Amino acid sequence: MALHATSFSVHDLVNLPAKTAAASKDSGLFGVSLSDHRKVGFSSSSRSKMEFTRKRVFGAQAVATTTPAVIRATPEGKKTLRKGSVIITGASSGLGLATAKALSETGKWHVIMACRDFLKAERAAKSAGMSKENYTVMHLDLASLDSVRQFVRNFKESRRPLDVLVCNAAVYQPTAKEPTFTADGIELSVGTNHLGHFLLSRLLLDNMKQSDYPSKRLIIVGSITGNTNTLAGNVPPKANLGDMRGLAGGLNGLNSSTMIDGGDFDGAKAYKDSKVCNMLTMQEFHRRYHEDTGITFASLYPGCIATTGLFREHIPLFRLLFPPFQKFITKGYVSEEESGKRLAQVVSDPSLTKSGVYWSWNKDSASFENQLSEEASDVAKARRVWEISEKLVGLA
Ligand code: NDP
Ligand code: PMR
Repeated sequence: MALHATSFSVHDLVNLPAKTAAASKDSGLFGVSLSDHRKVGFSSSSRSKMEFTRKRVFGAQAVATTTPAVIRATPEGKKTLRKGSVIITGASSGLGLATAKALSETGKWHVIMACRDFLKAERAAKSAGMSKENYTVMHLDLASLDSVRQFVRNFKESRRPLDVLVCNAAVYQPTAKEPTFTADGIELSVGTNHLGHFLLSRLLLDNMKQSDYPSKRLIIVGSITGNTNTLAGNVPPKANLGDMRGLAGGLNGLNSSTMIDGGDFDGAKAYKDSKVCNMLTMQEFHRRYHEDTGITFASLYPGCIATTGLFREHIPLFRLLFPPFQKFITKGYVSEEESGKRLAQVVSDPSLTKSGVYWSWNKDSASFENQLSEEASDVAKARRVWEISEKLVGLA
């Protein structure tokens, strides 16, 4: 059963007018307000109306937004760099939203907020004070491979350049007794956090290759809790991919385990395993593509952002005590704002262009190249995760 499997039609149709609104403010065609979205019905007749609108919208947009050259001349003849174009998954809250805000405030980036809940994302952008011309919300449900493919099609049709892709979205189910599944019948945490992003990154790689931006980057958010070379990574249950028999079996709970290592379902471990996959995937991308494409592949641990929605499924007592525990005991706490600045640095700081790096920050908030655990830097495991994942998402 799909937990977050939304039908493409509802979300995608809702997405269309505003997806283009920020892109083409001046056209007058796309200035659809939130209240207008709510009024849209989804009967078959309104659906076909919307589909008609969609064709017109894309047609107009294609004319308006052909890929611009990276350097533009102002009317006074001064040369400026065009705005960077960055996709951030899960930008409707927490780290993703804080990063979107930080980047949009520079005026140098257009942020594509790739989110499963369109209205939540729009509201979040508004309440963060992001100005319309600096962002576009597009629908993406990483718990559905069809939705990932549809997102990629929509993005390609928009003809925007892609300079940076940030794989940030995640789910964490520490209290789940039973597994839940993506639309494709894959255990939800690994399906969303790793496989959805794996397919997305693979399908968008060509767009990044084509970018003329000075620094192209693919960033996959990792975590300390997937690294068993740290105290935090040794809090049970520990991440461990084992021989990956469960992953190879498709994590479907029918003829295979729902856990990568083939063990019994454990939501907290599934999340940590998914983060190991994220960090391994970043390095495998680096080995396969960095030299030929010049794309920077990076991962990071942004600090413990103890107040985000990631812990929404945890017990209330945990949610109450976790922030002070991290603030005063481990001292690993960072605010959402600070974490957003850190990830924004990995997106755009000219000094963070080294590829294959797992970034962390010290007590003075200075970035440094961190060491991954033995498992999270295992070359053979990275290759195997890549090869199995390719099969599971239909690329091999
Ligand atoms: P949040 O829950 O605030 O953000 C997660 C985002 O992912 C939300 O926007 C959520 O959407 C989105 N999301 C979840 N499922 C899907 C899906 N199926 N399709 C599309 N989007 C989805 O948590 P954080 O900001 O804390 O987490 C962001 C990243 O930071 C994660 O990768 C996490 O692993 C990492 N991280 C977090 C740490 C922390 O201490 N919080 C520490 C280390 C790493 P919606 O708003 O609709 O729920
Ligand atoms: Mg941790 C320096 C010590 C440190 C740090 C930086 C973290 C970060 N944690 C640390 C220590 C401890 N934690 C210790 C000693 C304990 C036992 C009391 C502890 C417990 C704990 C729990 C139960 N910690 C947790 C949980 C969670 O449910 C969180 C989790 O694992 O989410 C996957 C979590 C976290 N601790 C962190 C960070 C960053 C998290 C959550 C975020 C993540 O990895 O995405």
